Amino acid sequence: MTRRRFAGLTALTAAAATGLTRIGPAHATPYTPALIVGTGYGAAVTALRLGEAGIRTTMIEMGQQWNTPGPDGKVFCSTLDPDRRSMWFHRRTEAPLDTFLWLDVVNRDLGTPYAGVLDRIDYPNMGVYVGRGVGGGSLVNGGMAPTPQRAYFEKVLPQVDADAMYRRYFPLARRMLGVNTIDPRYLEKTPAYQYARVSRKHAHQAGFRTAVVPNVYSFDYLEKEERRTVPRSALAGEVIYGNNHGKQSLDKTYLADAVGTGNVTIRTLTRVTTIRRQGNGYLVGLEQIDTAGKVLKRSELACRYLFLGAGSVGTTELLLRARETGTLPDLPAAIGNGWGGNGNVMTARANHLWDPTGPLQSTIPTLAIDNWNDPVHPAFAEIAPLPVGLETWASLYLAITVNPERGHFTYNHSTDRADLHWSADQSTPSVRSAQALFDRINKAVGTTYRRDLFSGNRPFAADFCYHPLGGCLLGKATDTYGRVVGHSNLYVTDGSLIPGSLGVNPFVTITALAERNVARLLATDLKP
Ligand code: FAE
Repeated sequence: MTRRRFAGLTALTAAAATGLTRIGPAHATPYTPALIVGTGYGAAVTALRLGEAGIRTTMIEMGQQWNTPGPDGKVFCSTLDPDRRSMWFHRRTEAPLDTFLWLDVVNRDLGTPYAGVLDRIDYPNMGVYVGRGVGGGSLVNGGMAPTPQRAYFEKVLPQVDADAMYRRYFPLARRMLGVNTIDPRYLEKTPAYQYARVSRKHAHQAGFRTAVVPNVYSFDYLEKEERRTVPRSALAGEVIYGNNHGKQSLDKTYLADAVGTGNVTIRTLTRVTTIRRQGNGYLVGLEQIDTAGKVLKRSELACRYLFLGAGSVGTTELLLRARETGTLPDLPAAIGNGWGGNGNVMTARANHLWDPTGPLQSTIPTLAIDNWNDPVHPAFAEIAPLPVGLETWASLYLAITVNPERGHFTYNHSTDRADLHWSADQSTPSVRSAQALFDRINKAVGTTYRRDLFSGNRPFAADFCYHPLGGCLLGKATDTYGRVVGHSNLYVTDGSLIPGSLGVNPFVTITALAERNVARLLATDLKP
């Protein structure tokens, strides 16, 4: 561990222990040279590189810093026993599965709403899952860290020099994020991945290829969990409401390094509400809340450089609000366009009695069915766990498909929010691709779909996504490096730059793209 990362981790731990909502150096003036909205992937990369360049930077995060244990001694709750820490101001958990054996046993009432770690933003026909807290989506995601196929990346982002990405920025992102791969011997023998091996066998029986998917969860740690020499996390049903151990989330990597530069301050439980021009910089409206959601303080912070890293929905909403309420009326018309959920579809198959998937299932997926080169129905289907602690005979999948449909956001004056326009029909291409794949497996193996998991007996759920992308597209709402068109010193640095589809899980790409963009901006635009 570098001295800088150690200093950053110490500052993050100390802030949480004393209940502070400010991590890093405090500044007396209501001015910061650089302000970054959010602490997810794009934001974290930007903060580190600005901090290293000696630019004083303030990050504003609406969620909490997650490293103070609750009454049970744990920071996060598990998927099997969720409590108020699970969801961001929801009265009930909203896990992707609605029921199990048609029983209402998956979700749970939470009582008083609380600033929990996972949010689901519900629009008509589409629920968007996002992480809330220091580290954004890295706190709640499955850690899967694949790099997209180069040909597809070039198709999706033709303005980006793929050579530079594949030679320099993807390797840099993987190294910084702590990406590792499961030991093949462990994969073959552990009961925790029996579910993955069963799904792999069935995929091969149907003539499909499978791939091992790298992850930011430490597989060394996982092996120790199995031997019970360390506390269990992936083997204790922890993932979408946070992992207490094992995962290299951003607060342990980029953000620790960023704070360790001594130039980066993170303010938590603070939401950016408005953006307006001031001189050659921006004035940003802030709302500080407590964990019950009560507004404690409203204030403004001026900056010279403003980076938006609030995620596909968050960044798009901030810019749409600024344009439609007239604080930045000349923002480009393209803002709000080009949204997609990376073709996400969830489905499950019912296995034969002689094909059990095992009661102990690692929450960290490590295999995928790779049918991406199918000319008609491309799909990359991660083999997902169903970690309920007992035998289910179910194989669960989150498929990433090609879906040419795009949604768009508009600003709603009465709610002050962005509305996503996505019709149920727009999910049909995703379902078709997933169905083509799993029909073939079911036919080869003699199995059927599970219909007990999603409401209405549906075998496929394409009405929610884990991978929101787009809304402020690179090369349309911004130039090819994330500079917002017509607005000097205003930048976008997150998943909203990517037009709706990537073909694989997105955070490695979001990270690598942010590295590429900030390297250019530091060379051309930014001064300490
Ligand atoms: P993101 O990480 O969403 O961070 C945005 C941050 O901004 C959040 O912390 C927000 O709280 C904060 N924010 C938003 N609005 C405001 C505001 N107005 N003021 C202050 N703060 C604000 O952005 N991806 C993979 O590659 N592999 C996986 O295995 C994977 N699994 C997933 C599982 C789940 C359950 C979920 C929800 C997502 C998963 N993802 C996965 C997606 C991945 O986490 C997501 O693409 C990235 O987190 C997006 O990164 P951004 O930098 O765009």
